[in-house]
Amino acid sequence: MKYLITGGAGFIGTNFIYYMLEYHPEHEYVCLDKLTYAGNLANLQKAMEYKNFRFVKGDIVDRRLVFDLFEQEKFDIVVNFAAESHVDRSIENPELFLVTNVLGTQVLLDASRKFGVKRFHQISTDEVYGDLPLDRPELKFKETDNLKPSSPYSASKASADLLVLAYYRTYKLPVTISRCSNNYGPYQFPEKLIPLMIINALNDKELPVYGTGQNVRDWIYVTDHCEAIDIILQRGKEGEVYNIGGSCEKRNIEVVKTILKKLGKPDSLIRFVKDRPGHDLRYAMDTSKMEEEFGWKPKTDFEEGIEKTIKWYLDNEHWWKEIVSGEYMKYYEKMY
Ligand code: NAD
Ligand code: TDX
Repeated sequence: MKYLITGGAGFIGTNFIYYMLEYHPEHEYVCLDKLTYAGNLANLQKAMEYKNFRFVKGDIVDRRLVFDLFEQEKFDIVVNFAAESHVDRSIENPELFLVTNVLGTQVLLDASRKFGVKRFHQISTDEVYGDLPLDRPELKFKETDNLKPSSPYSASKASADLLVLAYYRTYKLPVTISRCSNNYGPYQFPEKLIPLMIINALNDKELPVYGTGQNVRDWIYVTDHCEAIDIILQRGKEGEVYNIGGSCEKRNIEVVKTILKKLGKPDSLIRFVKDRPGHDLRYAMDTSKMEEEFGWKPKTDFEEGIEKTIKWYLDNEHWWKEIVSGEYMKYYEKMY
């Protein structure tokens, strides 16, 4: 089988490529990535040593390039990770999010339809459901809930999900969608909460916590997400949506304090800053469909996952130092 993995030079895509090369060496993999600020070819250096892996630089919005690639490669499976993924950037500049996340998905759907792929899998997010109140811990998002996105990012992801489902209903394109909670682990770009806090703490810089730090996220170690996607690709039913989550709800302040403690740094580095506009209060996934249909559950608890993640950032200083010293610094200085 030949896989197209879009956005594979980013955080989750990179982890997914290494997961598949390890557990499914019998398949062929092509990664298509535009290499935006979030895409890093260095992530895939080891993957390039595999004969069954190839990298193509390109934009999923570029219809000609995408159609030529599909014609040439005859993909069986498409897994679409490519997206603008950062909520704060979507608040600053929504347009790029609509172009990549919505129109880019449409181009991939059209190509998948024309060239008859066996499965189109869309990587989506818990954020499409909106948020939950902080004082109703019994509430969780279900696959059947209405979509009620809050930010331009989540609105663009929700739009893409609706398009994917429309292509299933109208054209019988064999699609699946997975909606996952907050990932953490190796290769995550330092604009996101966990790597940002690790790196700032290592540099004895202030840790900017939005609002009061009471917002709740449901954290999943990235490899557990990759495993769930693999299961859906093998056993998921066409036209279905699957929630994936870590069953690991934590307030942001708790996450930040855990990181400080593990690094032996003082809580006095925490600085409460202006809240994110429209900041979602709480995400929590009901993952009973994945558990009941496939017996899937996340394997990594937060303690283990955060230790592995911190270790990765300690061992890979060159990786993040290059990012932190470049173009990203201008964004950081504007934001904080
Ligand atoms: P990321 O920002 O680290 O990586 C995105 C990748 O997509 C980058 O390599 C980038 O170069 C590439 N890309 C962007 N625009 C492109 C375009 N027009 N054409 C081709 N490639 C393009 O993001 P991530 O955190 O790895 O997220 C991957 C996917 O998972 C996204 O679809 C995101 O919405 C979804 N998701 C992320 C999380 C999370 O916690 N990070 C949770 C749930 C779902
Ligand atoms: O500096 C910060 N301070 C802070 O308090 C940053 C960057 C974040 N936060 C808060 C905002 C959120 O409540 O931490 C929480 C996590 O923030 P992000 O890492 O930006 O993630 P989030 O907005 O929850 O979205 C993530 O999960 C769902 C991913 O970025 C999305 O791509 C995914 O769909």
